[in-house]
Amino acid sequence: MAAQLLLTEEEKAEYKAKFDKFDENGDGTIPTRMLKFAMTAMGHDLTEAELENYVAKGNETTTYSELLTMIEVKVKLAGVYKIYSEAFLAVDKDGSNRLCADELRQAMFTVDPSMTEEDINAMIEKFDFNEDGKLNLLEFMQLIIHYTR
Ligand SMILES: [Ca+2]
Ligand SMILES: [Ca+2]
Repeated sequence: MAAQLLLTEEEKAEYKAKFDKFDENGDGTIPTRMLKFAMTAMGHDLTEAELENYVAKGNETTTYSELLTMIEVKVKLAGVYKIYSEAFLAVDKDGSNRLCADELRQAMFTVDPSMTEEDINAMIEKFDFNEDGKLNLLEFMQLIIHYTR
């Protein structure tokens, strides 16, 4: 199943209803200090760092569309992360949470049969940032991002 990258109309309507509850004086904005509670009520986390960063940009109040944008970015990132981790699990045949050369070779062979062993080894070497000879999820994500853009 494809990961969700966009909000549905129903979800937006639900968020709007919740937003309105936090907008006590009905001026279309909520105080940013309420933002964390509003996000939690909508089922999304806002870290202290994210909140601080947002306030530091001079946002003392938050409109519904600003809040929606924030949630959409989160949903999108989570969706992208899900796609990568599913691909990673599919390649990691032995479930070791690391991709070895054999596993990558099998995966790459279906994508590009002309790839040689040297190509695969060079690929691992390039993205093996912690130098354990294998690729973990973060390293694998860098590899995919590199080859798909
Ligand atoms: Ca493995
Ligand atoms: Ca590694």
